[in-house]
Amino acid sequence: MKTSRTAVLVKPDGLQRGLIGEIINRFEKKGLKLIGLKMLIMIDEQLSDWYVEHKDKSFFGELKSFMGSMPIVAMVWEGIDAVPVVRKLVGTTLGREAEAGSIRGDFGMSQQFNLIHASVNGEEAVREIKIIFSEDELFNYAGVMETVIYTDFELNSLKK
Ligand code: 3AN
Repeated sequence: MKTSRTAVLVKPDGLQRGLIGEIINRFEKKGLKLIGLKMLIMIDEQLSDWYVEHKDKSFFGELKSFMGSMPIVAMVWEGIDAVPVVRKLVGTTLGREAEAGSIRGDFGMSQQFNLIHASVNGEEAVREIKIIFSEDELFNYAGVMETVIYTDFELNSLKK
């Protein structure tokens, strides 16, 4: 068991669809801890870094201009296995095929307009968080509900 941090973006379509509250609500109810939150318009340099794995894809330019076209909401969530937990809550990339019950499965129909981004693995999360947040914009606080969300054993593993 390992605690991890993961980066989430509510993308322009998620903002326009009025899903920011719904998305935050789902992560909060799951038991994840919000440790960073910011509304911003990502600049080209940030987007090129963020989507570096897609730089040779045909949709790279379109993806960047869409993502930079209006504000997004960036968040950092923390918890045991936060990266895979959040990916599961988000659902697979294509909204039409995403599992019912997931965010994309419940609210999306598209591949590009898939509402939300979530880090794929721990290394990506560290890299992505640094693109948007400085360390002093991330908060380390005691979650009073943690003792009912996790057992003592699990909480002790969080401290390691
Ligand atoms: P995920 O967001 O599930 O990790 P990726 O990493 O394959 O999916 O894609 C990153 C983003 O690129 C997606 N969220 C989507 O907005 C966009 N994208 C992926 N595939 C396509 C495509 N074929 N055409 C346009 N945009 C795409």
